[in-house]
Amino acid sequence: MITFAIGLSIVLLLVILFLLFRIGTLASIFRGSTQRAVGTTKTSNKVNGALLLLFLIGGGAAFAWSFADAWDDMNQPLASVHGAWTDSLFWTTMIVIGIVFVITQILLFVYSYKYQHKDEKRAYYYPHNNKLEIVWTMIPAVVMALLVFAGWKTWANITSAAPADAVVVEVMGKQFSWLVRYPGSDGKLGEANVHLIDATNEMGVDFSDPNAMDDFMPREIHVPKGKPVLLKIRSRDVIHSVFLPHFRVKMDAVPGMPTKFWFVPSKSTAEMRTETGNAEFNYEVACTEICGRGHFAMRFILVVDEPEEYEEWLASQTPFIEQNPQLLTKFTNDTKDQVVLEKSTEEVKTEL
Ligand SMILES: [Cu+2]
Repeated sequence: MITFAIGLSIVLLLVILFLLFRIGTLASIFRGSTQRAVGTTKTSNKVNGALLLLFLIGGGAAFAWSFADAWDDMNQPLASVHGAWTDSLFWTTMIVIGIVFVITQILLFVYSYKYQHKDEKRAYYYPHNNKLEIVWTMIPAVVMALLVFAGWKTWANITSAAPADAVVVEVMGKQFSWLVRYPGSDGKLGEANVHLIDATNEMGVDFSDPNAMDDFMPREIHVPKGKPVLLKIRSRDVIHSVFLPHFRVKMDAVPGMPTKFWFVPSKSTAEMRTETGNAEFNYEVACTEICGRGHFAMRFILVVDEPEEYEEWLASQTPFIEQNPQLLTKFTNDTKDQVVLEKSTEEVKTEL
């Protein structure tokens, strides 16, 4: 209500200012005096100059407020190794461009005010200066090159190939939830194909593949602390995006184009609960691509265990096919031959 009242007052103030101008202009036209018209221009210049200053102060305050307000959201506690590189890159860039932004905005509006039209003042004719041109081209070019180079180096580190011993987790986006699959004790994900998707077999796993027999699909993602984790990402309908804010992980899930991302979690869920003082704290996977009406509900819990706890959890999981043995009959009987495969899963894997 207060926000509305403030907004309304600002609008009314602007309307009044506009009407005052109108009255001034019309009055001078009435009097038919050129001298008066110049007088109005003077007032207009002054008011515009003052408004520019007002905009600088108001806009600056709003900028500072939005920054302070979003501070906690921008600074989620960090829980991955590469996240530290991402954060330092983000803040270095933010500080450099922030300083330049503030200085240039102050100069822009203060000078617009200071150098408004004055009868007694003549504009200074200053057509060209090579030195100045070189300086203000070189400085931004060098700074930008350094930022881009640092960013490129960090990106190359983050997106390098995952270590061979990485824990593999397949994450599949669908409207509107995440489906998750682990390769089971053989360490190999069974083949999958979108044509095999049905109400039970939501990820389209090919259960005629022996590697799929021990694959399991848990309700929560568990990963061990300090070990590399490779996410293999797919989507079965529209574009989604896997986002783990505390690990600084973000990768699109694109139908027909598997993607991946690997990271090393550095703090267990228990440690994070102590650090944040929140006994309910949980890492979460969120969808960060607006994918339809239920987008907001695409949340999945991720638990970082100590390595021993992780092994225990792993041992307690039951293969999907054991929970849904009726699927096996389907695969032995039949349909496999009727399914039209445009590309075998092997082909897609090699392309990756
Ligand atoms: Cu989504």
